Amino acid sequence: MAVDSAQQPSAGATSDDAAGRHVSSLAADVRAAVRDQAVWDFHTHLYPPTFGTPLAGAGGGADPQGLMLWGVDALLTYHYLVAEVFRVVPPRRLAYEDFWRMTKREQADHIWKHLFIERSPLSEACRGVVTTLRRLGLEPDDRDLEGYRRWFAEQTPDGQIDRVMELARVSRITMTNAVFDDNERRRWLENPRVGADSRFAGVLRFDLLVQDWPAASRRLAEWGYQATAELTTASVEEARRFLREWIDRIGAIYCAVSLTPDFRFEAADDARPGSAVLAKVVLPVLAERGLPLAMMIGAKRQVNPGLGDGGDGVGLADVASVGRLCAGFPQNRFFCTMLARENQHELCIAARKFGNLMPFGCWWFLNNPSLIDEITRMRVELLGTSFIPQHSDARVLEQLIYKWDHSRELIAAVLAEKYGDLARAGWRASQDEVRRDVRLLLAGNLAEFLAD
Ligand code: FIX
Ligand code: ZN
Repeated sequence: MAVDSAQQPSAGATSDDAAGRHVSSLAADVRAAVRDQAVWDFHTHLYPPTFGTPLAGAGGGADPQGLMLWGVDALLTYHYLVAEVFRVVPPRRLAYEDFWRMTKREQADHIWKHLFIERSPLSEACRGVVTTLRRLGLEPDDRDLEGYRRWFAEQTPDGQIDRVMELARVSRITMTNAVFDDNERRRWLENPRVGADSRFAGVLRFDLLVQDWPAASRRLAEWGYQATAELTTASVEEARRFLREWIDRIGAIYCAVSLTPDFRFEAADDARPGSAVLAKVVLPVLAERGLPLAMMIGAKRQVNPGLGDGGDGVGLADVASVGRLCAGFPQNRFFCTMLARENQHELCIAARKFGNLMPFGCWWFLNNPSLIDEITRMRVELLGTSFIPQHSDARVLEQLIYKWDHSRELIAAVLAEKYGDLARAGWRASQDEVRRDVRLLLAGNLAEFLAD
């Protein structure tokens, strides 16, 4: 077929020169496309103000147990930074209990002093605070914690959500609604409209159900379901009823579970309680409702409980079990993220085998530039555009800003390189094609997988 003359190299120029010019303008197109594309954040621990907030801001009325975390003290006391501060002020100098007895403000002062003032904030979580302050229009170089506090105190929680979503270009925030968390559960029961904020989407999270069925069955029994430690037919029916009711209450767009590295699934008749709950309760209900299950696999819970949420570790998980779930339940759809770097390649290969498996995000200890670069590169090479490159896992509202800024830059760099390689191979992606692909990666794949 004849080549359009506009696409041909000019007289004297080689096609390599033309490809080179294309590649440099392409890199700018890719960066612009990734910068501009609104993202649907697949997994966060964020909430709207209806769930209460410990920081009232200009709105008044703080709720100390509130679930919506925002503001500079919350940013500084993020559990990633708690773990880091105990490296430089170890428990032999400040006991864990003494740290936890401090007010949030005192904890933030301690972290600011030791991780930002007495040494440079080089770690990814520290740099995140710096990026966030700067993008909010504050001046991190002033090192003026009191000034930042004054600025946050003048904001309202609701207005801050809009501002942060705009700065981070996040179009939707997916919550993690933990049904076995008494604080959260009470809020859903007291106010059926607590989650009715169109900026947020609900997700039913039920780790205990799969990780420890006997304990979960006791909670279900307390709540009026006829569930017993043995997974009898009656118990299965009641557990299904429980799931259906909570999926409806939350308006869940998917369900989610975190699984430890030792999680194994053999077959639908696997007698292990976790496998049996998945096979008999969770997957049938999700198939019936047309909802996917998100599996987050590899966190070793509470390796050091003194650190609170920062005390979890990582272990190598079993990707073959994920494959067996995908093969054994073709009518179900699975999102999956794994915490160990060493599991990433095998997870990509599993995704090549199973169209009902959608890998997502660079989770937690993988949410660092060098690893995001490596994992994103590998996923593009093995899966093209058919994955969800990142989620924020933000626990504090303003973290959306840095998590997405940092990730967008890395994703854009990998894509620019890959489109460049493609151009040199003889396929020049147009601006529209680049934007289409970026839309898939940052929002479309999620929307389509949910809608399937
Ligand atoms: O299980 C999870 O959803 C984890 O992401 C969190 O519990 C973890 O503490 C976290 O915040 C990681 O980023
Ligand atoms: Zn999370």
